[in-house]
Amino acid sequence: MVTAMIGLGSNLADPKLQIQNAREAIARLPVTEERGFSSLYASPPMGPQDQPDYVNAVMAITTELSARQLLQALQGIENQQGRLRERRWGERTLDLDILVYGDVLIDEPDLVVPHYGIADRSFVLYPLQDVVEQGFEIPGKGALTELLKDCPKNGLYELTANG
Ligand code: ROI
Repeated sequence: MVTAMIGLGSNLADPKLQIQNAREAIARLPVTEERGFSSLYASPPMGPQDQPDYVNAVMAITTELSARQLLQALQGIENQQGRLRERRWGERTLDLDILVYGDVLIDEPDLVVPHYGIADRSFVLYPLQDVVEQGFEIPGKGALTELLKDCPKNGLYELTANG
């Protein structure tokens, strides 16, 4: 059994609902359990600026799926939720990324774990902090608290229950 962190992002078609539906679908995956879920955050787009702000969150799970099985399962959920993705670094209905998979390092053409952008994306690091224990280290990247010191929020803010 492995503890994994999943990054969730959406900026189309009711992003908060997309994230909520994805959370439920991930929790229903075989041999997988939800262990934590961050606050929801709003963040300005990284990439082309002529697109809506994103809603981002991080989910902690334990799973007996392999990293590759988990990747396939997440891609299945993206597709079920009608994933639209028109241009590189452009708007999308749902993006699910394996951020961390235990202490495993994977470097394959279609699967890089920990996620290559993890260390300098505020919309990943701040929600990740909500779901991990004190002293958490991102394999190959260092202590989360250290990474956060070098990561300005860049307009990221926590969404409250009513907005
Ligand atoms: N920008 C933000 N703020 N949040 C995301 O989840 C996100 N996802 C992406 C790109 C297009 C890089 N920009 C993003 O894939």
